[in-house]
Amino acid sequence: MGLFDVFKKGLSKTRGLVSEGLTRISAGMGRYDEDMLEELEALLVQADVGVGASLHIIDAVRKNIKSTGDDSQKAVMHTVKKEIIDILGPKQTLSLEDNSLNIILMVGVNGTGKTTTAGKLCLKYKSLGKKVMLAAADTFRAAAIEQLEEWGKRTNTPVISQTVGSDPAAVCYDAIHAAISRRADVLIIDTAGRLHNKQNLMDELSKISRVIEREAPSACIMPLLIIDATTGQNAVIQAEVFSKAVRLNGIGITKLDGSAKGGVAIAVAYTAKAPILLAGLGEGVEDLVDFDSEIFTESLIPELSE
Ligand SMILES: Nc1nc2c(ncn2[C@@H]2O[C@H](COP(=O)(O)OP(=O)(O)OP(=O)(O)O)[C@@H](O)[C@H]2O)c(=O)[nH]1
Ligand SMILES: [Mg+2]
Repeated sequence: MGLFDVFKKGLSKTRGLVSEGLTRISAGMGRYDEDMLEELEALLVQADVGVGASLHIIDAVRKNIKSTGDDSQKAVMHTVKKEIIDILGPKQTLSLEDNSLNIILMVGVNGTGKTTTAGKLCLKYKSLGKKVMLAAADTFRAAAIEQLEEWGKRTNTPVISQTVGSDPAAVCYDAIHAAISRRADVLIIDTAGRLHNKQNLMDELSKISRVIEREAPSACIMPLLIIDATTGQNAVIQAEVFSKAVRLNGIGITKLDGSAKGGVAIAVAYTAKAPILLAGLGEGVEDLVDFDSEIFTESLIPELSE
């Protein structure tokens, strides 16, 4: 399956919502007046694009109609797509540095898909011939360590872990030194899910991050925030708070397939300083892909005849 098909299939719920809405709004008229623009704005908000980004997009549409006089559905959609692509920014990927240890630190609130994404990335880098190691720095639950060890077995990757309840920063310390001495290319560190409004948990994350920077000063350190698209606008707040605790390299949005809230990627991109690097469009290993602004947008906004 090509990348466009992966996005299109994964975003089918949001696409369905948008498609239905557009049909309802235009209802055969094909020309946009002010009432229809307001309905279009409401539709974007409903698809979880967020109020700020939706206003920004509709303002651009309004300006375009004023300057060109073209109020056709085609012209309106063209501007909507262009603005969304602009907000999402140019394609950026989670890229590894050659001849260096690359440390990917998975962070995020509970259940967003950190461990699964760690496993999928591990599989991807292994298949590219990289020497990968995993670190189980989610020491809160035995099941979390087991879940990562399962990925280790599945991908034939060493997993550095300690007992439940041990200091996650100590696991990172061990893992970094093991990765350095074994000359690993990639170390993927899984951390526990933490609520962004629990200050002690966010402080713990800052500590983990400091230990990594201290112990691996020459490594390429990439903290990756994993957010769950089904949480809607809360993801925007998560991105803001986590970026204060760690210097985020990028964001991965998972479960874009799970609801009609796929537009949240736009809301996050509109406010977050870190770029969206990964998209989780399903539970399968092949459903984790590099985020692509243009393909995302084309998959979200159906063609007029659909
Ligand atoms: N539909 C769908 N499910 C996903 C996706 N990514 C992850 N999941 C599922 O989300 C669930 C939670 O994933 P985990 O990887 O355990 O999440 P986590 O962030 O490690 O959770 P905690 O460690 O408890 O904070 C699992 O059932 C995954 O299969 C995705 O892109 N789409
Ligand atoms: Mg986990």
